[in-house]
Amino acid sequence: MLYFLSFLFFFFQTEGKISVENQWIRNAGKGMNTAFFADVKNISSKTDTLFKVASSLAKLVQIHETYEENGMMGMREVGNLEIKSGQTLQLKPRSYHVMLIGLKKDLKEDQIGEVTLFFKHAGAVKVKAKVKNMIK
Ligand SMILES: [Cu+2]
Repeated sequence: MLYFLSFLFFFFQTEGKISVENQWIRNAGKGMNTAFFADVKNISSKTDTLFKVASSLAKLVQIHETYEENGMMGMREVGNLEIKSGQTLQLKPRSYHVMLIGLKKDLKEDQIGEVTLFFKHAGAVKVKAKVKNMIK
């Protein structure tokens, strides 16, 4: 019985959990666009879906992907991003990212900005990220 209970506890503990690491926001000035990057790992036992993003830093916040078409690079909004159990979604330059459109104020190096990621199972995950200069 005790074994069963501890198993249940473990199960609920790990249910719908997301771990976010290496998060950062590219520095940019007021009115400009920039992006939030991170390694988003699904540490739960089932597939989860990132379906919405929010932040008070910008007028509009969207989940974006970068694509190439006829040698031209572009970005577009994507709806849902599935992350399977144990897998990591990499939000990184020239790939998936959280687009911050129309910054409400300057984001300078070493400032901290907050972005909220919404998952179907894990719910709202608030992430504090340091502002960095994009070197490469
Ligand atoms: Cu974008």
